[in-house]
Amino acid sequence: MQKSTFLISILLLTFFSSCTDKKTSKPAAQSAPQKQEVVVPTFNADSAYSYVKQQLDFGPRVPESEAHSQCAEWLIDFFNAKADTVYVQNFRTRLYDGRGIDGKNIIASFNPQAKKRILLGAHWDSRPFADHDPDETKWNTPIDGANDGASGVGVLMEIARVLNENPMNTGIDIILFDLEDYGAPQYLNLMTNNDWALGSQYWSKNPHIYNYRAYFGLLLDMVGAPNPKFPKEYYSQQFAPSLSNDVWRMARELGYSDYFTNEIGHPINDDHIYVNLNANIPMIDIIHLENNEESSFYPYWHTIKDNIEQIDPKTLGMVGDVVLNVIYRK
Ligand code: AHN
Ligand code: ZN
Repeated sequence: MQKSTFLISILLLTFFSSCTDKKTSKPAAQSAPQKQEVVVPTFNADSAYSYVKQQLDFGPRVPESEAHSQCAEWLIDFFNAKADTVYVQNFRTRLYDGRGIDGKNIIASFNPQAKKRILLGAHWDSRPFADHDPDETKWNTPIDGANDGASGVGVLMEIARVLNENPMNTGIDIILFDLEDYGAPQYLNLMTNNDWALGSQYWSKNPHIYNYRAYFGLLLDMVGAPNPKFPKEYYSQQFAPSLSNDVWRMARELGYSDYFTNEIGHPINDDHIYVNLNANIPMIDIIHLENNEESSFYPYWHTIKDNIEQIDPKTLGMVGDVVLNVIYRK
């Protein structure tokens, strides 16, 4: 750059900055971050509750069952009506016992052309075994999975309804993972680890779009029980500490500090692990975790009592509110 050009640039810069200085009487207000001005739409907890209920009405959504395929159809129709594009990812994988099985991940995209994207996930399958039920005769009975599965999906369906009515610039991808909950039943005493989150294992290695990227991800699991406890899940804190801290800070600002506590919760091998490891997307798990020795999961986890009685719209509402605030303000 020539000396004279440089000088002109300086003069112009001074001119423009003095202009803006004159225009505004409150320079402090001018420098306030724009993000604070965003109006975050309202999450309807009763609507989310009805989406949970409607999933349960199909019966347990055990992969390869009739209820599973009917629920898939209903979910795909729903997201087709709310989102811009719906991808259905059919895949075949292997269970803990080596048996082959078909699965279906469902991805609903809003603003598919936007570069900045946020990934929101939950699992839509329900567990074929109530292997943690106190009644041993129930150990091979499929569960409703009201909290374990349907609650997260219900919240994301309501988010989709809200996004449809309140379009935003950020791209949002809602992913419903299949085959999260078909891990080996406890009574077999198999020391296995990678037999959970099969849909996420598949998607993270074969994303619906080649080279798919997202700025960050939020996974919802067991987000519907009354009086929930959401400590910061251990692996989430390891993989994405700043995201985890930001989300919890926002929850606290919204008045949910009694539930979104600052403790570190147990490490959970959930869908977010593979999204972090294989897809390289920082994703955290918002998951109800208790802090006792026998089980870190919510009281009716993998029992036949994980039914609609355990769902409190208030919990769905606070989680939905947190998610909406994160995606509209971050
Ligand atoms: C393990 O128990 C190793 N993972 C369970 C993750 C899970 C099951 N989330 C919901 N159901
Ligand atoms: Zn489960």
